Amino acid sequence: MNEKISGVYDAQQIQVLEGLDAVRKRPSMYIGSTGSRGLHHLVFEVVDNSIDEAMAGYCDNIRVVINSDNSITVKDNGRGIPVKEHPQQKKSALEVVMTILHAGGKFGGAGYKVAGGLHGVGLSVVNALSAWLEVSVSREGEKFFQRYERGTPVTALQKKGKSSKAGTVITFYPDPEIFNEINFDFQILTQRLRELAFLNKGIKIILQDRRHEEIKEEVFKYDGGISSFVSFLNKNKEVYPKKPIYLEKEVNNCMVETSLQYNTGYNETIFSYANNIHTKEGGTHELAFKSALTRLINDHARRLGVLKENQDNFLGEDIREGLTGIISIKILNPQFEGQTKTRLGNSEVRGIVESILMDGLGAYLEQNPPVTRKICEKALQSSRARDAARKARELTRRKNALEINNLPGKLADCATKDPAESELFLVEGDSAGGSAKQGRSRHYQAILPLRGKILNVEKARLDRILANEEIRTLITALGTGIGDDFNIQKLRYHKVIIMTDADVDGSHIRTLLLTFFFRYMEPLIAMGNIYIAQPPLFKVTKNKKNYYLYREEELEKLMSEIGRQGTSVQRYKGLGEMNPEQLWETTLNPETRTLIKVDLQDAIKAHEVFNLLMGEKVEPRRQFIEEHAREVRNLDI
Ligand code: 0RA
Repeated sequence: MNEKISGVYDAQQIQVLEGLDAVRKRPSMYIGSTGSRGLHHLVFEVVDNSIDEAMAGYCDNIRVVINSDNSITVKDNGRGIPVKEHPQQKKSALEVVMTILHAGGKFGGAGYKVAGGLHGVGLSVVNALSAWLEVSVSREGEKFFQRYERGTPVTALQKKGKSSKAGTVITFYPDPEIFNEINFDFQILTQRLRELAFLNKGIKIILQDRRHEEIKEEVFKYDGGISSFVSFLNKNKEVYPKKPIYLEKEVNNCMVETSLQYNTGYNETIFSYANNIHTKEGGTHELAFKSALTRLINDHARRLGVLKENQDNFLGEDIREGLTGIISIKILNPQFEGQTKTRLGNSEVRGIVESILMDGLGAYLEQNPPVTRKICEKALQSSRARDAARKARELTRRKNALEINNLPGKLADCATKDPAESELFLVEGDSAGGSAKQGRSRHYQAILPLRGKILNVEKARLDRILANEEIRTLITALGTGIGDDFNIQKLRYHKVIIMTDADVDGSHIRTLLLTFFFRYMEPLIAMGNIYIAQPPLFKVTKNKKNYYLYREEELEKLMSEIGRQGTSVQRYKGLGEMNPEQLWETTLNPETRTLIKVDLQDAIKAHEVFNLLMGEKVEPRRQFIEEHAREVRNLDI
């Protein structure tokens, strides 16, 4: 009998071990990747627990520190992780939280967490993937401490004296056996922590970087919550109403918060969240937001006579031109669906959100007639432009049909018809275009020279964009169509490579192209089809040997290696200065070139950068460019 019991106990122990072993064996199943994304995910996992404590109403201060040894500390002033013995597991609740993989884990992302319910989910994953982790809990007047290595406790739970406060401090060092590189990015942490501070109003989140002599610190605390978020997204824009509209209401355990404001631009920016998770694929809450807005504005447009009896209702997209909106809900059992598990599926949410908006936004619109009229008139303009764009598109479509197989004359196409091996180079200027045409590998490399500046799509509606020659050529060459017609399956080149000079003009053209892709062909960026070529900055010649250098710093280094005697240095001012062979060797040849893949790290960041770079206001743009001019290599947007 005794034996049997101990047998059962052993089996349980083994299972526990297997639990964390599974995480170490297949880390990507739990955190997505073992690259930069996964690494940062560890931090967010820990922070999420503090945020849960904050949402439960027990915590209003969270501090995240990148320590000088690259470990991370997350400290909160919540109740502290419980330390009492867990009746079944025969160990402290803290150790259970740290060492037992919770049912189901969190496969494929933030999935199954329940706000206020499953406290501590994910901490065991962080623990399993950390070379070491130390946790310190202050609770009930005492302070406790425990250390783990690769998921296993290496000390008992120790008492460390008295404490008058409550809270949890977790410090961990990601395991170099698991992660390719342990290098935290202040920007990536900033983005998410700021977003969390917007989504949880009043909570103070501090981010500190102690890796350098000069300590960097950011404090995020927004008493306006998501209305501060809207103002942030609309920064530097002309807006109406002056203060974002803001609603907040709880119905049937569903907390709904929404805020919106228009700007005079043409983009629609809606971010939706469920339990602080960005629902990129939308879902019932976002649908409800959109349909309530569409109904309300159409009703008002009729009443105000902006829409005449013989006119059709506005489409949702007309009403959302220039709109910046956030819808954030918090519910007990969120169902995440879709390819990336970022679409909210809960059907009950739709009615709740829709009725809160119909009431709240309805009242606002009634009480603010000038704003309502302005929104209706903007929708009218947008619907007219949409008609014009449709006609323009039909025209391009018909033209394409006539010119079947007749690609733009400027395009030097490749021989292969297999998109998977095809590359399209978008080259600044005719002269570089000419060299590229001669230097390329004709079989799989196509060249499209771009003359001068392309249109700034941030300042124009689709009808004008489609009237632009350079852009039409680009669309035809890519083969995908645009807007409603966009179809990534028709992409004719799986690598689309932007190749511009390493000067101010070049960087402007590159930004214009990226803006166009981001606003009108976002899947190309999301799927990793867009690249940036890296032409060399210098050619150094010594004893008939050529060295191509891509970064300023490399020059000094090389000079000290090969000596200055009899060495000639050529600084390339533009692609046009290279002959076809040189261009092939340095920038086109897959064996020797460097390409930077453009990555959509964060839609909010991208939105912010493009607003800044392409928007109306000049001064913030100048500032941004000055601040970032020296870090051109990091082109994540
Ligand atoms: C389980 C239960 C309780 C709090 C927590 C976990 C908790 C976990 C973390 C992780 C980081 N900070 C945290 N703060 C709290 C509630 C305990 C109670 O009822 O007092």
